[in-house]
Order: sequence, then structure tokens, then C-alpha cells
Amino acid sequence: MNIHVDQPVEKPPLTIRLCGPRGFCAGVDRAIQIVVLALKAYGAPVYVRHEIVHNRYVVEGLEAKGAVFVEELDEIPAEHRQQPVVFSAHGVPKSVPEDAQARNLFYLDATCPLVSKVHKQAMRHQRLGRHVILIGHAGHPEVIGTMGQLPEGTVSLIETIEDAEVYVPADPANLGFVTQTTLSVDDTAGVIAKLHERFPLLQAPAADSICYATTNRQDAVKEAAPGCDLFIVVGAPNSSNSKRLVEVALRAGAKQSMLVQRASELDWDQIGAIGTLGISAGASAPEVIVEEIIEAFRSRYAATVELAITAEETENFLVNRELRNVPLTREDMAFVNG
Ligand code: 0JX
Ligand code: SF4
Repeated sequence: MNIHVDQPVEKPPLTIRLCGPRGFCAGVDRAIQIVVLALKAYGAPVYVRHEIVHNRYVVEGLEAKGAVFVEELDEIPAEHRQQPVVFSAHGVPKSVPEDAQARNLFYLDATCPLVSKVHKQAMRHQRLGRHVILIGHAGHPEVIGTMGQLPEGTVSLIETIEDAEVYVPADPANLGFVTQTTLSVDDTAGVIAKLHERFPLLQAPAADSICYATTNRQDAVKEAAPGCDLFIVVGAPNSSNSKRLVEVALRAGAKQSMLVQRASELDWDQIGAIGTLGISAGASAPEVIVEEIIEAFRSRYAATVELAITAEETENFLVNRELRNVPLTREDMAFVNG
């Protein structure tokens, strides 16, 4: 008789470099809190215009609590007009709150304060008689929101260094720029340098437009990526800041880099033989998914997690006045924070 004894299969070793800061920024945390608190204060449904942040898991978690996502205000049924509608973290053109008022809607604005700051800088340029150059990605909701702070024709969008090379302003002596908050720090520096070279009188905003969270996440990836066989960025394909982290990882020397939304998406054949894995997460990606992905690797590799911390973040933004007295418990945010 042959007795077959299964030999324990030894897992291959894997070093995971886990970036910090990663994941939720203060603006995302605040935006999600606003929806959660609005549901507690006013009951379901709470309408949200556009994905509150660009992450399906967050959106679905809020839907399970009673949020209803729409792209435009006219999708809100007349019988629910007394229920709040929340504007997403990315900001909205001025026409949106105006439209909400005209429709007698009660709105709560979850625009990140750092996006609002960019809006103010754009308006300041205009007040000082400057034509505004917005550096950003066409069609992104933040770009639509920032352009929509000013009258049509008073903002020009520049996406690339090539755009900067050929841009012809009406008055080169009266220009001011702002940027989208989630751009590549390095690419944007190149675009700004080109614009300055061509238009020496171009005025910068009074404060940086690319936010602290974007900058810190890119810095951490730059530090961790060299020597990685694979670099995973937890985030969605429509998340600008997450996509930039994939580019940063590749430029900093990761052999491969990819956006991953859930552990179930991991293609183990494609991942193949790796010894060093970098992990970061975009500003809209919940920590529970980072944990899920680490666990998926632990089940196949003898993984050691090393932290690659390049900054500490202490930013915290208050929610809207109307919601400050509504208690927020740890359990309320457990669906994203674990
Ligand atoms: O596409 P973005 O990176 O602007 O948005 P996302 O992924 O929802 O991140 C959080 C919101 C950022 C606003 O600046
Ligand atoms: Fe605000 Fe920056 Fe977060 Fe955008 S990425 S929500 S600007 S802190």
C-alpha cells in the first residue's frame, strides 16, 4: 500500500515595503464623514452629487447606509427635495450651488478646503486683472469645478508641457496660474518652468495648489519604489492622485506598477516571481483594502512588512457647521477604516 503524505509547501519569501503616508487624506476623511453624519442627522436618503471620492468601495459602503449617488441635481426626485444633497470632495462649479438654491434644495458642500483654496486663488488672479491658466486634466471634476468659479473664456486649461509650448495668450503680461491639487509634482514643475520661460511676468498663486497629501504620497512612493519588482497602488482608475502614484513608482525604478481596487483583482500569474513588493494607496483608498491586499500576499508568500515612512500627517478638517454636533463613532467609519 502506498501512503501519500502531503509535504508542507514552503512559501517564497517576500519583502513588502508599505508606504506612509498612504490612503485617506484629511479632505477625503471629512467628505466621507459629511455623508455619514448627514445620514445620521437627516435620515436616508442623502443624495450625493458625483462619487463623494473616486472609490467604488466607499461609494457602495455609503449606499448601504442609505446614500444615493447622482451625477446631476435634476436626478433628485421632487418628493425628496427636503433631503440633503452633498457635493463631492472634488468641488463644483459656482453654477451648482446656484442651481441647488433655485431648486430649493438643502445642500452640504464636501469640497475639500484645499480645493476651495485653489478656487480662491483663481478668483484672486482674476480680481487682479490676470487671465487664469489652470494646469490640470481636461474633464476631471476638480478641473470643471475650478474653471466654473470664473466666467467662461477667462480660464485657459494647460494639460502638458507641449500645451505650454504652444499656448498663445491675449495678454502675456497679465497671467496667473493655479493647478489641480492632485497632479504629478515633477511634471507640473516642468509645465510651470516652461510657462515662466515663455511668460516671465506669469504670477504664481499665493500658496501651492498641489496639496500636502498628493506631495507626501508621491514622496513616499519615490523613496520605496527603487528596487521593487512590483509596486501596487490601491486606488481606482478614475482617481487622479492614485494614477499619479503608479507613474511615480515606475519613474522611481519599480519594475512593474499597477492600480488595484480589490484583492480579488490580483492576477497571480501576471505577478509571477517577485521578491520585493511596494504598496501605497491613493488619497481615496480605504485602509481596509490595503489590509485585504497584504493578507492576499501573506497567503501565498512568507511576507515581511517594512514601513517606508517619509512624513507624519496631522491635518484634520472640520465638517460643515450643521453637522458638528452630530456624534461620530469609530463604528460609523469602520466600513473604511476597519
Ligand atoms: O481624482 P482625484 O485624485 O482628484 O480624486 P479622489 O481619488 O477622489 O481623491 C480624493 C479627492 C481629491 C480631491 O482633491
Ligand atoms: Fe484635499 Fe488634497 Fe485630499 Fe484632494 S487630495 S481631498 S486637495 S487633501
